[in-house]
This record gives sequence, structure tokens and C-alpha cells, in this order.
Amino acid sequence: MPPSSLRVVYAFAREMHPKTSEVFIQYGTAGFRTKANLLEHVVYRMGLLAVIRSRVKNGRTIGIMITASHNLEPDNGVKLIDPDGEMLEQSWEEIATRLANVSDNDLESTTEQIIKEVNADMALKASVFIGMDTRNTSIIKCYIIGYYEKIVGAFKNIRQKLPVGGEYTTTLYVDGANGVGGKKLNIIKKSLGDELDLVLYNLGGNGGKLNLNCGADYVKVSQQPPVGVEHKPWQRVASLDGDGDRIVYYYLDDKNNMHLLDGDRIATLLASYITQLLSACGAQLRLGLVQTAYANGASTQYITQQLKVPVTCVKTGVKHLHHAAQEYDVGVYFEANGHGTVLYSANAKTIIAKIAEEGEVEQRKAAALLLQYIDMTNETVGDALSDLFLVETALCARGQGVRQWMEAYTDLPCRQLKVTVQDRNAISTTDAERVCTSPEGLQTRIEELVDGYSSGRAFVRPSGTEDVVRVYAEADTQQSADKLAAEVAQAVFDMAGGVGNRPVL
Ligand code: G16
Repeated sequence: MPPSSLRVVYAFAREMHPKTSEVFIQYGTAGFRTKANLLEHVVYRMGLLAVIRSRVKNGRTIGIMITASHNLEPDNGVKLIDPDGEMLEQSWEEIATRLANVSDNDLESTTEQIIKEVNADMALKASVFIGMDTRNTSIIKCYIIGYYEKIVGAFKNIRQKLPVGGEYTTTLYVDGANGVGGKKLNIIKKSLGDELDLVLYNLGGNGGKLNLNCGADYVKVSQQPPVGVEHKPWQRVASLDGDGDRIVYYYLDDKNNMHLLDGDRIATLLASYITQLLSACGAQLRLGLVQTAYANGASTQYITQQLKVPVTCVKTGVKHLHHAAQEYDVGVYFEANGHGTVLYSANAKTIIAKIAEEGEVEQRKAAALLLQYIDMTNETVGDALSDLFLVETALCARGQGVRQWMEAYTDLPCRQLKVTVQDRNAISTTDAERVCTSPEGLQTRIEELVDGYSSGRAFVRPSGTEDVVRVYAEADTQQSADKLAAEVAQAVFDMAGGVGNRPVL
């Protein structure tokens, strides 16, 4: 691009999308995320950066996703997606932060400096795709053509081979979080035929607000069923989040108690089903599971001791899980909040394809099934709809309803809380966020508190998507988990500059 065209770009930035706030904004867990009114200049500048990144990648397509996912309507966010569908390469996060925070006057010189640093060939044609969720403050639409058709096609093929039996039923209720995932399911619902009968709720009508008292994050964190769903005892319900990249399941029993089947449950279900298929194929491949500190202790114990599957624990953020999962031939990764997918190495795919061609009859059958299962998987960073079809297939293949799925292990009661502090970056952590290194003395205090509880565990970490410190606690009873979480929240408030009301016990 000649310098004269770039000058127009900078003038446009100043005139149309000026930086009007001095608030420092950082590329966090999932890109930039804050109040929507602070983001206009950031989105524009990320457009610039996406063009530069595309050129560094020889003109391959870079994605700009405008979403604040699980956050409520007033927030928004923007993140960049690399050409293979993965999150922006980590070394570029600092560059994105730098570009987002310079003054309008310094935008030109900083952009030029970045172009030099990353050695971008500005003569190349760039390609950028833009997507968004359903927020009012999002600005541009794009449609993912062909992707869901592929996944639905694979699902229907696989289901024709699996008779419906046992406790499995084809009716699935879905809470769409008044976001984009439910809307998409409403479109593909008809093409699912008898294979899956979707009953959809929270599709954005009737004044339903995005993620408000509904959706995967609400269900997981509050441990409450969402509003807007007409529940029936024992009915399987899938709850998506606003931009359709998370999914958790739950059901109500006949006493109206809610039972949550979260990302840990989904991970264990998929890992054990894939292990079963791999052993039916006779394939010697290393399957592993990746979790974060939020994984329920009971799930980790079940995975390592019963399933005999190795577990890696990493920092919060899909990018960290994705990276660790690539270390296995088959890497299953899920955050407890329902974010995740399964990755298969090229070697694993070649071995399975070879068995499908040359194995014994039963091995060939299992390998063919597994190849279709792989086809149904979104191996980039996962999404709620692909995950939904993976879960439904695994349950159907095993003839399992929610009760048998729940019986695999018993979750330790847990509680998550948020604490507002002056500066959340006052909290630093290590050991995959399980240990707090500052402020001084906080970790010792947490350990003292945990010591008072049977099966107690707790950690704190600064959120990368909201201006809060997150607190997680688990213990042998719900009452104890709630109390431990509140005590740890008080410690954070007292020792890390809490603002507003001190958390109550
Ligand atoms: C994003 C990330 C997730 C992370 C979540 C919460 O989810 O993609 O990996 O678990 O934020 O992060 P934090 O606790 O740092 O605020 P989403 O669904 O909001 O994009």
C-alpha cells in the first residue's frame, strides 16, 4: 500500500474512530474486552493490525471477531484469529496492546514501527474476515457458509450407523442464551430430521437479553437453571453462551434440583468414548486431557485413576489448553466453563485412516466411525455446536441418558465468586494459576483457610475478560465450599485493595 493511502487510513482513524479515553486496555484471555464505548478505536486499529498480520502470513486470511462472548450486553470485545483458525500468536499480543493504546498522534509512527518489526510486505494483498455476535454495539455481519453443513452432514452419517437405544432419547432442549448459537441451531434444526429433535429456548425474542440470567456462564457459575426454559424432570438441556463457543449440559430431577454436566463432564465423556473407539480400532495412540485449575478435583481424579488418561493442567484461556493438547496424539481439552474441543495429530489421522482401509472387519468399522467423529469436530478452537454433536453422538453410542452420564463420578461441591479491587493486576499467580505469588501473604492466608476444610481447595486469579478477581473454592459439602469461597474473597478484598462492599460470609 503506498504511503498516501496509509495517510488516509490514519486520518480516518483520527476523524471517525478517535481514541477518546485514557483507560489502558490490554489484550487478555480472549483479546480486548471491556465496556463497548471504550472500544471503537481499538476495533479500528485491530483492523489495521489484521491487515499487517495477513501480509506477514503471505496474504492468508486473518479473522477479526467482535464479541464479548459470555459478558453482558454493555460489554464488547475484539480478538484476532490466525489463518488456521487458532488464536492470535501469543508474541503478537504485546503488539496489539501497543497499537490499541497509542495516542491518535502516535498511531502513524507506531504502525510504521510495527510494520518494520514484523517485516510485513505491504505490497501483498491482504485478506481479513470479520465476524460478530448479536450485540447492538457490534457493527459488521458475516456468515460461516458451509461449516455447519459439514458438521451436520457428518453427524447424520454417523447417527445412521448408531441405533437409538438404552436411556438415550433424541429430544434435546437448548438454552440459546439469546445469542448467535441458538439462532444458528434454529436454522439447521429442520435438516436434522429424526436424528435429533431440538426444542429451542432463549433465541432472543420476547425481550430476552444476551447472557442475562441464561446461557452457559450463568448456569455454570450460579449453578441455577436459566430463565426462559420450560423444564421437564430428567430432560437433557444444553446451555450455550452468547457467541456459541461454550456449552454445558444440565437437567432437573423430580424435586427440581439442578444437576450440572459441565465442561469437565463433557471432556470425560468424549475422552472415554474416543478411548473406546481407539481400542476397538487397535490403534496405539496417546490420548491425553487438558484442564485448568477450575476443573473439579473429582473429575481429575476420575480421569487419572479410572480412565487412566494423563492430565495436563494449564492457565485459563483456550489458547493455553489448545497448545498443551497438541502434545498428545489425541488431545481432549475443556475448561470447566464448557469451552473446548478435541485435537488429533496428523499421525493419528493417518493411522486411523490406514486401519479403516486395511484393518480387521471390526477394526475397520470402529476406525470409519472415528474418522466421521473427527470430521464432526471443530479442531480450531472448538465451538458449542460441534461439541453438542460430539456429546449427542457419544451418549447415543453408549445408550446413555443424563443419569448414567452423571454416575461416572460425583463432583465436589464448588463455588465461584468475583471480587472488585482497585487494580486486579495486583494479583499474580504461578503453577497454572493455582498459587498466588502477590500480594505478599495472600497465598499463606488461602492455605490457612483451606486447611480448615475437608477436601478443601481454593485459588484466586485476575480475570482476563472482566475487571474483577475470580475466586474458586471446593470442599466436601456445598455449605463448606460456599464458606471457604467467601472467606477467600474477604482475604482478597482485605489484602489486594478491595473496593465497594466487603464480601459477606
Ligand atoms: C473467555 C476465554 C476462556 C476463559 C473465559 C473467562 O471465554 O476464551 O478461555 O475461560 O474467557 O476468562 P477470565 O476468567 O480470564 O475472565 P469467553 O467465552 O468469554 O470468550
